[in-house]
Amino acid sequence: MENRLCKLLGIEYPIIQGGMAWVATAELAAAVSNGGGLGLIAAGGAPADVVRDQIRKCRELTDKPFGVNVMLMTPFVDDIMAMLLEEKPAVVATGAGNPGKYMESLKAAGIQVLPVVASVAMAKRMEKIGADAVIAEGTEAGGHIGEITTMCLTPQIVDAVSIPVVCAGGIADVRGAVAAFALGADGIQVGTRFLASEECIAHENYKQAVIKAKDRDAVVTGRSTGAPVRALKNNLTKEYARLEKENAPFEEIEALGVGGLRRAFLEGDVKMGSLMAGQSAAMVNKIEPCADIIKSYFAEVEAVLAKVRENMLGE
Ligand code: TUI
Repeated sequence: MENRLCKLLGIEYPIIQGGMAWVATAELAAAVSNGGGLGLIAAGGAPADVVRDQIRKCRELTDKPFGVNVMLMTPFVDDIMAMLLEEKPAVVATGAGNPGKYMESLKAAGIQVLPVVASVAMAKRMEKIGADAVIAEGTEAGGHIGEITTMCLTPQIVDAVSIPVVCAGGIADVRGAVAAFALGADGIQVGTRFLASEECIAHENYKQAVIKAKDRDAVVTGRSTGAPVRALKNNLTKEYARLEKENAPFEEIEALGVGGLRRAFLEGDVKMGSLMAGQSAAMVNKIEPCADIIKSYFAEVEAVLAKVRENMLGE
């Protein structure tokens, strides 16, 4: 397999692991890169020196390219970007904002920049300022999300830019992958299914919550505060929804979420932890090695295409 995204990133399969705060550690990123995809370490809300240690650890675990996902709303963003210019990972992906002011220095350091975008305007802006590819993330995704569905966002961004487009949000198996490529994408980004991998070091309770999730369990809170987040329904999301409905003060709502990911990832608190996950959680039914997950997205493409021909054309 050698499409233009694989060539750009030096990977075997056109699949990127999503940058999940806490969840996307050096262990997970290295496992994905060793399996032929592009692994990402999530900087999340961690300080720069912690992220630097993760990069160094990942280098010990793989000799394949990997990247770092920078959540732009973190207070450590400037420190993290300065550290990345020294460490020079192959790729920097960004989320939850506009990476414009860091673009020139990242490019000058020879780093590929892949911003996550949730709108056509943002995708165009990123192409204009020199992004190497964009990750078009639909509202089916987990964590902080935009409003447009993967199905509607991907073809519009594909039509609007000439750089490679990576499709993200709701891609749980080879059928979703084929759909993404049918919409014109050059690659896929997968988060939730890698959370349920053997190499992911999230608490077992968090992983089992993903395995058990059903179609309507990945709910959105935080629309009223302007930072919508998708996570598995539990006491935390219910309490959050109640405060939002009552128009509780912003600070009170925000305070509820503080430490939520830590409680989910480290403590396995499935009641009051923030179990961020995408809608695809309902389709994730077992814990597998990352290499097997990657292969499964590309293994039965011919069978899916034969089904497409049968269903669409009656052939
Ligand atoms: O960033 C993500 N997913 C995340 S970030 C995160 S940490 C967090 N926790 C609570 C509240 C907020 C953040 C957990 N999950 N995905 C990528 C993504 N980026 N989704 C949406 C966007 C996005 C949104 C607006 C990208 C650009 C953008 O531009 C706004 C602008 O500046 O015009």
